[in-house]
Amino acid sequence: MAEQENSGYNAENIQVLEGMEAVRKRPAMYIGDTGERGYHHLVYEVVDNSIDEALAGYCSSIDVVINPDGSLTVQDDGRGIPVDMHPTQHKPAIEVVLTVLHAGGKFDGSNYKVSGGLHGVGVSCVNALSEWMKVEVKRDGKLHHIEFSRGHVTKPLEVVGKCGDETGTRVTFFPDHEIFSCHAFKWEILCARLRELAFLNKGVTIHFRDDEGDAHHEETFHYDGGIDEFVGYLNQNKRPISPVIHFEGEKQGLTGMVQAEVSMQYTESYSTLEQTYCNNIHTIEGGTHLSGFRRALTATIKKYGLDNKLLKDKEFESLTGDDMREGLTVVVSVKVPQPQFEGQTKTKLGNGEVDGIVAGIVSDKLMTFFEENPAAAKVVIEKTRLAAAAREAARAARESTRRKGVMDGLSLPGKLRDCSERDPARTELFLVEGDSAGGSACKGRDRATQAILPLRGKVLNVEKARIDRVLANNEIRSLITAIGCGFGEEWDVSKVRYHKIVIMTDADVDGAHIRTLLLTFFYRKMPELIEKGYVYLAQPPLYKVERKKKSEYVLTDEMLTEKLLSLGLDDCEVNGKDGAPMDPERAAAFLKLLAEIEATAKMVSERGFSPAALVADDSARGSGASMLRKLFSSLAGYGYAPADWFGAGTAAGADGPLAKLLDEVRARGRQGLTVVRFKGLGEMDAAELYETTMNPEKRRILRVKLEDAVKADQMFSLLMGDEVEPRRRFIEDNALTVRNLDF
Ligand code: 0RA
Repeated sequence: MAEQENSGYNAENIQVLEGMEAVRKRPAMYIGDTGERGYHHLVYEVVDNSIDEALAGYCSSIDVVINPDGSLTVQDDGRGIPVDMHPTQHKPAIEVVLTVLHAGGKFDGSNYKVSGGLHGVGVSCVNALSEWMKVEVKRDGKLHHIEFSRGHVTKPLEVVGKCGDETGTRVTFFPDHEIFSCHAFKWEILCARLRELAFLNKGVTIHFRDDEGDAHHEETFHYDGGIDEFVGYLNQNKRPISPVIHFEGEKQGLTGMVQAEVSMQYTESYSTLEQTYCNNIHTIEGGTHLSGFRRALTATIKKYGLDNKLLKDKEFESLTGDDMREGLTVVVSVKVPQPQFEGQTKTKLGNGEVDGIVAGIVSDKLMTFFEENPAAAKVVIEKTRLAAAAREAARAARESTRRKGVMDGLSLPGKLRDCSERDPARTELFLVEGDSAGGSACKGRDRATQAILPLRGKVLNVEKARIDRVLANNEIRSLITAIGCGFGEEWDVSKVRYHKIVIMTDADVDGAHIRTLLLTFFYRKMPELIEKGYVYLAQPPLYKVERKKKSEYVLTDEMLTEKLLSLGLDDCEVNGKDGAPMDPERAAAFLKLLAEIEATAKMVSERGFSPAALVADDSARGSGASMLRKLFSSLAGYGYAPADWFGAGTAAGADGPLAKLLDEVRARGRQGLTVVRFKGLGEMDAAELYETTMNPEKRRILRVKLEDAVKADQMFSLLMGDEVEPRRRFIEDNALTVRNLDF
């Protein structure tokens, strides 16, 4: 770190030092964690300052760029961070904002800060946790510049140019890799959050670009319709049965003005999606804004239904809030001057008065909406009635089975081969497709800790069935009893019987389908299992490779090719375009590229296109064309043209010198090897299945994570729901990126 010019430490300097050191010593206390989440949280902290400027009416456009060196820039056209001398700290205000904890707010205290990241720690924390940070401010006609390293000034504030009447702030930072275990910004993660921020703050334009690597993504988010457009976006794969209904208002709360905004729409779906926010923070655990909304919704539907004789008294008695929310998508966004966040992850809004404020806004205006749109009201109430009836039927069925002792865990499903260990933290449940694989799994397993539940036939698609049908399905009943947590109103995650629930299906299309059906079930009906990290996917190998009586298992096609190429390269050299032998690493990378070209070209031609023609045609669009173009531009880096791969014959197969080279190396790799492809789990004997897929010492299993709830809801609606057209489009757009398809 550079010496500071001023060597005499005063009280303020010590405050800065202690503040910055405190953040660096316990980063997790300030930003949650030092993994992927915390790394991206840095960006949100900086962007939140720009959003604040936008909320205050001074900023309309925010640019976010992932730079080629891995740093990130946030630029806005707000007022610019003040650069004049701070009245008490005897240094430029900008230095105070960036080095003193909680100094991000406005000094005069006139306008409260409602934004602020989840931890609301401000941009000074980002500075403390950055290897370097550079800030440029356009203000008062001048361009100002200041630099920091790990929270300390390395280049004091100076004027470096003019800016006319432009204003704004530009912050560039490189997170300290000594502190974080995550070392790169992910496009998808930032995209989801920036899109969300644009929905929540209507009219703001957020422009996002990725200049790192070859990716070059770019997207602009701007929604004049705000959260109404958000609801439309959330429902894009569902069939709406009402228009988007919008309510907003503001009311004096205990600590200042509370603003509330609600957008909702009913769809044909059987699931509910409630996205709630306070000061732009996603309140995953809900809170008083959500409870206020739910209370008002329930009361209003009941009152309207009774007043208009759409509900009989008896039906009225039994309706629950859940029934009235079936198929509902709602976004609730409130701005609260001094929010209290509670709950395990501090994402539950605690301010009591918000409940009443939201309820008040919703009940008045929802009643008006129903009165003005009786047809829509009728559809909603009919759906509510059907949901209640299905729930009642399911409860009756559950009670009758409970009398027979099926659902309470006393009597486990007959097909379950349970383990002897009783501590759930040590046990695993394998959900296995088919009886024959189930048999092998039973024979091979570790009886102490591994239980097997064979599943016969297809699991019900819960996306398209109401609760009564879900609970009538035998496979699903077995699952519920084996897992032990109950279902619906009686759900209790603490009763889970296994901390690892492993989906083990064949590596073919049917297996993928069953896996998706099971994941749909867990995501929609037992999401807490996924949140707690109890759900896993087994990774059975695709191949067995035998060499000199020694056998080895290979998980994927890519790994098999890699293996053959590496064996093949063991005893030969590859010459480059210039005729000189390549060094082994470069040769390996080169052949890997050729293998990728081969696989992609194969998929393209299987779908009726000519890969050579696509490459030759600059105007060709679609994922196939763009993947091939990217691969051939890498090939150009080695000095080769597409013709070196395709050869003379273009339409059918490639026969250029590079295609022959790939074949030759692979053939050498194959010498002395036997490669067996497993079609299904059933083809492995018990010992093989255990060794490759179940043995905790050797297997690889994937934990199912829920990274982005919005995306997950959309994907399950898309893949498993009723709307055919968006699904067809999705499959068409993504067909080329799907590997391991086996028909
Ligand atoms: C303190 C006071 C004022 C603005 C800001 C900070 C400010 C911070 C950031 C961080 C990124 N972009 C920003 N834009 C503004 C108020 C300035 C005034 O009163 O003129």
